[in-house]
Amino acid sequence: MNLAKEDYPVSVQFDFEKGEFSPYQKRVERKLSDLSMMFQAKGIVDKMLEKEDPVIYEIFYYGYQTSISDMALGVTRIQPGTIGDEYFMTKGHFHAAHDQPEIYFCVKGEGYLLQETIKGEFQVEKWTKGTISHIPPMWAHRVVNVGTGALVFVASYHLAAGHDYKPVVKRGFSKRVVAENGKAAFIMNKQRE
Ligand code: PAN
Ligand code: ZN
Repeated sequence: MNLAKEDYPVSVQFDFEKGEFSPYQKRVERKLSDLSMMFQAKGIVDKMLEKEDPVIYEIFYYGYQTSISDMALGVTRIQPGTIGDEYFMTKGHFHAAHDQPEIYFCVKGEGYLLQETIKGEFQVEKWTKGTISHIPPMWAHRVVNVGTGALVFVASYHLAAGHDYKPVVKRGFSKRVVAENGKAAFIMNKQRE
């Protein structure tokens, strides 16, 4: 087989201090207005949005599409903070293709990886710098930053996986992660009552 331009090896350089790599193909910002429906305290979200629309997290992205394969590298950097008492988090999603897993590697900060099946089986992984998690197919996944600094993780998955946000927008995850006396606590998500 003759090699096409996209069939050649590519490397990028990760900066552990900043929590980003370069060069990247795309940087996506998720602001509070993009996530307003995910937090419990809708009133607080609306009040904040009258004044400002902060970036909650960013995704640095590189898609490796060759003649015969597809692989994506994504680095997500979640800022520290809360909306009311609920910690900043990713939107969360299922993969649109039901046979597609993913690897997440926490390289900075501390938090939790929430995973849940469509039937409501729920699992939490405690994350510190260095935790690597395998997300099996069929599990929705969300990352919550409970630390005082940024939480950064590296993701590797197939472009073919796709993203399905609809079930998570509709019903969230079965538990929410909130600050209670300065510590992370899990509470039931009222959307599920
Ligand atoms: C990740 C996520 C990324 C942002 O690359 O897409 O962390 O989270 P949301 O997509 O939920 O906003 C991934 O899981 N890709 O499949
Ligand atoms: Zn994913």
